[in-house]
Amino acid sequence: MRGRPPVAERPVVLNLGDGALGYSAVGFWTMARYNTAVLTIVSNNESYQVVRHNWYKDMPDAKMFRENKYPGLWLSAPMVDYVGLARSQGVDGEAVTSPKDLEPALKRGLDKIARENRPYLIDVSVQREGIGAESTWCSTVSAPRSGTRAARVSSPAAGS
Ligand SMILES: Cc1ncc(C[n+]2csc(CCOP(=O)(O)OP(=O)(O)O)c2C)c(N)n1
Ligand SMILES: [Mg+2]
Repeated sequence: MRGRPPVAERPVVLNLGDGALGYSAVGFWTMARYNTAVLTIVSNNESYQVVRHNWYKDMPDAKMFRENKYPGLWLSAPMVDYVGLARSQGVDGEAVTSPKDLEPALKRGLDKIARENRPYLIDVSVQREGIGAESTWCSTVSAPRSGTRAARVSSPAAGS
């Protein structure tokens, strides 16, 4: 084919949470490999927030709510560099941490996918809100002692 590459007729926007993005982290490679004009927007609250929410709906007396400790649900420390994750697979992107930067980033992203027929990522820092949202407690894992097979995980779910 000569001239300009094919261009998507309508922009495709993938809007998902940071947790959901993690389930399919290698998807950027597929987007890059096949020149898919997809703008990925990740709402990054460093949390599996819906899991806190749904557990609370069904089991408000659960230990994690009494103690405000949510094993495995805070997705930080270390914070994930989603722009780096995308870039490592051939997808450009940028992070937005201030509301004033969002609109220009969206314009850049839409422009990129429309003109170049390439994928792009915008990692948007969003506030954590909802049940237990402020809790950044996380379990600690200690190195296995010699002679033991598994690392020990301290979590409020274990024991009583
Ligand atoms: C592979 C896989 N594992 C687990 C789940 C269960 N699950 C559904 S949504 C979700 C958390 C989503 O978190 P995030 O995308 O960050 O959205 P938030 O609620 O924080 O906005 C989990 C663990 C799933 N759907 N698929
Ligand atoms: Mg999240």
